[in-house]
Amino acid sequence: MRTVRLSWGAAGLVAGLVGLGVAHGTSHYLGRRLTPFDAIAELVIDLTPGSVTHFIIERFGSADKAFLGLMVFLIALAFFWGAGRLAANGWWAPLPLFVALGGFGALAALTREGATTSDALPSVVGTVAWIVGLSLLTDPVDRAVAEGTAGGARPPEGPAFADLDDPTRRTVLLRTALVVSVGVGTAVLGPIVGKGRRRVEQARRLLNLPATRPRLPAGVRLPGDRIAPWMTQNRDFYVIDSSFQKPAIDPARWSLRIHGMVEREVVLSYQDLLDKEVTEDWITLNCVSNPIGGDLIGNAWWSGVRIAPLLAEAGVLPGADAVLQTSEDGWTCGTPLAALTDDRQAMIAFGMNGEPLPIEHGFPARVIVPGLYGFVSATKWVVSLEVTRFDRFEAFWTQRGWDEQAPLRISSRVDVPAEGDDVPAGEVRIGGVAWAQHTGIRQVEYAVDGGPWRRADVGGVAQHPDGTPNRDTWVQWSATVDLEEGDHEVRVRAIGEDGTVQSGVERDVLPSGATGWHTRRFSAG
Ligand SMILES: Nc1nc2c(c(=O)[nH]1)N[C@H]1C(S)=C(S)[C@@H](COP(=O)(O)O)O[C@H]1N2
Ligand SMILES: [Mo]
Repeated sequence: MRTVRLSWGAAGLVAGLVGLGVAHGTSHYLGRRLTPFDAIAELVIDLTPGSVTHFIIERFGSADKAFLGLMVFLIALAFFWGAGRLAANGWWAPLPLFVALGGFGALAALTREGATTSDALPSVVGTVAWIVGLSLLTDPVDRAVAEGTAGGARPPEGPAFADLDDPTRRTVLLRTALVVSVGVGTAVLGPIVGKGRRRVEQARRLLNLPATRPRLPAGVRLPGDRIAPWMTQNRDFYVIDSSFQKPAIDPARWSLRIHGMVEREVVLSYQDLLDKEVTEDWITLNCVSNPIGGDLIGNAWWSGVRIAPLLAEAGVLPGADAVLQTSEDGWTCGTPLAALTDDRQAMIAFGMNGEPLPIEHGFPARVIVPGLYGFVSATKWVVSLEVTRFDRFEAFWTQRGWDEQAPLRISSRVDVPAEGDDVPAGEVRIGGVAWAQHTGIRQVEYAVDGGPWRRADVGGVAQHPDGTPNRDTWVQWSATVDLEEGDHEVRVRAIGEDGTVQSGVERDVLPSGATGWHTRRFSAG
């Protein structure tokens, strides 16, 4: 029979998880955006070099945060286990680990944007719960050893369960149950009674916005399934940002400040924003980190207020060429002033596909600028627009090795057939999407098995509110090809309204967006 041991390491894990649960519950109760765990993860994001981030985004896409969370969690588990093992020498022995992890959590929380001293509280409370939990679990065994009822000395891996006398065993089990209930209870109750994200979700659901429901424009959809839908549903829209926990902002507390090189500062409350003239349009947003063939792109119906008149109200001073945008969580980006003042539909958006912006996508308000990558334009949870000059600041991603101004690259993707698909030989329908926002797509071409480029059918374009053609969205493309049995490949390239032909040179997403032709390999039989 295997000996069941009261392992110090396992006791350490239980106590550590309880500490984590208590820290989690406390920060939710206090309505903090970040638990100590989240704060550590975000600090890691801040300190990670751009090349590593880009590798992770390329590998994991919108699941990058899950990957990071798992890494931080595994490291925390190692600390918990280690503390348990050290506790074999006395409750004080793991002190350096308590201080290191608890202190790191507090420090991470304190260095986040807009942090106050109370942000350290969840780490402190969690660490105390960890220490108390661990000594509660190990102390009965300590005493049993001292009283000689645990069958000899205190073994480093923990005493065998069978060697303990009944009262000690009972105490251990009872205490485990108690400690675990406190951890789980706090973790579950904190968010319920607290004033964090749940409240904001409620406020969001109750909003009645001056936004209309999207109506799919005629002709934008080509026949044939499995091409990405022309309109991307909110739940399918990619999520990319540097925040480990999304800011949950009560609209009643939100305001946007337009300042810097302006004649007069403008401050808008959420209600002020809704009271302005509303504009709505279809705009495709994509990420500079989108690899060739990737899905960090989506097309939505945005409702908001145009930025140009807001800047005019503030009165931009001569010499300015940029707007430095800042989000509630301290992310920044630099946008060319001209893209916000020309006649495009650059807006402070409050609605996405006819609904209040989802929290993930920037509730209560974000910026959307047609024709620019997200990292230089599309600030979620936006709170400040500072009119300035590019030579006076360096924004978040530029500090991490990306270009200061990365003009959007024309690109295209094959959606059908899927990579490695088996399709019946004969007539095969192929298709996908192509984009060159604010320039427009003139033509899409495909080549089968390295043959000549041929023209594909291209879906219709939407119209702006004023009736002019909308070049700010992607288009669908498709074609029917005749294929013999065997292996095949199809590739695609787009040609812009300005005559630019999508480059076949394969270039990485860093520092200014990927280039190359997307190719799909499949077989017909
Ligand atoms: N506050 C904030 N806004 C942000 C970012 C961010 O990290 N923080 N990332 C930007 C980037 S790189 C992109 S591609 C878009 C993505 O917007 P989405 O998540 O709504 O698709 O948001 C932009 N806005
Ligand atoms: Mo991005």
